[in-house]
Amino acid sequence: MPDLFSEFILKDVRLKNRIAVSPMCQYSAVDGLPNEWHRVHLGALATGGAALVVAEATAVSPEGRITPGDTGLWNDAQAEAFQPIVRFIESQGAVPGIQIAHAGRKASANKPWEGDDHLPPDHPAAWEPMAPSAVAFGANLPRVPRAMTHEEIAQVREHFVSTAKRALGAGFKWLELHFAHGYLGQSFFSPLANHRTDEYGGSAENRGRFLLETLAAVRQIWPEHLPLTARLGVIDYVSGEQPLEESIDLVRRMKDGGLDLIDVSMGFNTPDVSQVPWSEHAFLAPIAQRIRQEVGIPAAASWNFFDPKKTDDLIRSEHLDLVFLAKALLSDPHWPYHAAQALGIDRPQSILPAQYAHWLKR
Ligand code: XEN
Repeated sequence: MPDLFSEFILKDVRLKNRIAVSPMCQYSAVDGLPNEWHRVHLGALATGGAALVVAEATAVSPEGRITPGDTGLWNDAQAEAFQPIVRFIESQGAVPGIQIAHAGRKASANKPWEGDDHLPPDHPAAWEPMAPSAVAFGANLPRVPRAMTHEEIAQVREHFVSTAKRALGAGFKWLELHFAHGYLGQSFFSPLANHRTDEYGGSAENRGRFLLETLAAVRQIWPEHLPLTARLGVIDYVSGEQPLEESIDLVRRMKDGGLDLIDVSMGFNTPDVSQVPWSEHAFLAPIAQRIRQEVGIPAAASWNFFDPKKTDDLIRSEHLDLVFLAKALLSDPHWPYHAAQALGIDRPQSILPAQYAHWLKR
């Protein structure tokens, strides 16, 4: 029976335990270049003992950034700047992963600590967001995006491909397509955001087309021996969203298209999050388990994993293959060490690098 500290093998990649660092935007890049902040942030999380460290939503083009501070991988200088980060993560026995993204109608925004709203359209750093339909997200993100032409859809798909190539060149071993949180991929799938009447809108098959085409194009160049994964927002907890069965069926089609693992998350296609069960521990785990069983694909989930025992139970009961932690790791980068202590693992200090372990050996 697996537990939180069992290894996990996917394709040719071996994770030393079941704890993954969720991609977490830092909004601290200039011109898309990762810098010392990203090196220390991701490095500390690797040192903390997580098996998989996934770098933040990294834009496939300048227009695909959420804010001007997002990292990007649309040029070689950015790929080069990621290399020392990748090397350090690997030096800690962790696997370097990256999430690649296009922000869609949520693009051209201020950093969360500078307003978290759309930049005014006449701001010198602003650009015009694009999306499946000319429908605004609303609330803090009121800009009406441009509805994408077929040519733009094909262009963005190719941007995902060129970004995946650069990620590979930079040394990343695990790729996650960002199809969640109301960004571009997700908004194609959601009837809340996609009102198109062509082959990219309407039926579930049509709404899934952009995601499946992007996956297929990336699979062509991302090596078969390395995991290609996606974070999909499977539920929004609002009326008017797609039925969960449609999300599950999309995962089935993604598996057929070469997806190796599904990272289950939320849609965030509407500002109304009042029905999200925020207070429940790991509230997406039952949905992830259902997808894992019905589709027969390795599954992970994120959101509200704090408690080591409950998290370990979810791996033991095979609800999940992996857990993606975000806030728990930001508030305690040594969460894996503390979880090992709480679970009574022999020599929990073995989770830590030698430089720290010898201090804590008794
Ligand atoms: C839509 C909000 C969900 C949480 N966030 C996710 C982000 C960045 C902002 C916060 C992401 O997926 N890049």
